[in-house]
Amino acid sequence: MRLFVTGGAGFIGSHYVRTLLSGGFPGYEHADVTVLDKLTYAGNRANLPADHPRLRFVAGDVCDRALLLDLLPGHDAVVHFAAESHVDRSLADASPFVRTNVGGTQTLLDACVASRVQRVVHISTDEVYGSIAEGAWTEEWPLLPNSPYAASKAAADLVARSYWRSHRLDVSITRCSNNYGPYQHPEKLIPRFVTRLLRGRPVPLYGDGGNVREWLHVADHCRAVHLVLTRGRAGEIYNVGQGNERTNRQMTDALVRLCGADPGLVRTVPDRKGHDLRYALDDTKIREELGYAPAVPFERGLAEVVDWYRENTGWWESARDAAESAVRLTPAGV
Ligand code: NAD
Ligand code: TDX
Repeated sequence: MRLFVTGGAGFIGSHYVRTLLSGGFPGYEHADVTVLDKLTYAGNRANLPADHPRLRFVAGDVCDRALLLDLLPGHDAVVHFAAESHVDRSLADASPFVRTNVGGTQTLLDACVASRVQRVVHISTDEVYGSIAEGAWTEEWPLLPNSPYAASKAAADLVARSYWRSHRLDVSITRCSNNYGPYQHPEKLIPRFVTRLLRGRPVPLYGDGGNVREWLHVADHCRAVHLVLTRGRAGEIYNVGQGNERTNRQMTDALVRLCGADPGLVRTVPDRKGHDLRYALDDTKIREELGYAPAVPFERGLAEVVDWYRENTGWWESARDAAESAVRLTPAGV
């Protein structure tokens, strides 16, 4: 078995690859994996083992068709995580989002058809549905993305579906809620707040803090991705969640407590443009059809993740420096 993983040096992709290489997916203990990652500000080679007999790491771009045609032949399946993933960056400059998320997905799928790859899982997000005031989205819900990031992911989903319908490529799509876990880049909410609170620095809470997100541990997301890879049906979409809804204010209060920080460090700042109010997924389909059941209880998972950031300062200090020198995302005065 040979797997090809794009974006495998990022937060979720690297968790998937580390789990695979450590024998965490039964039946895949001997699988070889090729990781293709451009190593943008969000990608870190150190998120993966430096040297592993079953890992081949290639620094490269999913938009590079010639490279893909060179690398893909002989692989049994592709798991496509690579993306520009941060909503705030897409508000500052949407171009890399459209290029990588739409163009990169199309180029990858085209190369899969040409290379006769048997199976593809395209990793998408709940954000493609937009914002929902009450209830929860099923997979049939219309796509109404609000940010350039979400729009680029929705476009990629439609491209993926078209490769199934037109070329009969065996591709499934996953749409997951917000992930938390170790190795998440420190510009996203949880790692940004934890790494700042641990240093006694203020944290920027957007708007009134009333926006709601549904949180899932990255290990549960990766288990779901692997279930879909092995048992999901072609052309189908699978929502992945756990139902852990929290307002950003509730999440912030929990992080302040877990970090043992001063609550006065929380600063409300002007809201994100077009800020989605609430995300909530109905994931009955993957639970009933594939037997998905998340395993990490939210309170325990969050406490362990805060401990991980507390114990791995070297990891996030270098990631933070690289990102902050590239673009200023923290509001002035915070
Ligand atoms: P991330 O930003 O941490 O990692 C993305 C990785 O893709 C990085 O390693 C980066 O170097 C790489 N990459 C970017 N552009 C590339 C290109 N042109 N060619 C090759 N590699 C490239 O993102 P993440 O949080 O790990 O998200 C992974 C996937 O999961 C994304 O598709 C994202 O949309 C989706 N997703 C994320 C979440 C979440 O909460 N983080 C939730 C649902 C879905
Ligand atoms: O400094 C902050 N202050 C703040 O209040 C940051 C970074 C975020 N927020 C708010 C905005 C959101 O309501 O916290 C919430 C979470 O923000 P992000 O971590 O940026 O995540 P979000 O915009 O919800 O998108 C995430 O989940 C879906 C991932 O980044 C996406 O890649 C994924 O598709």
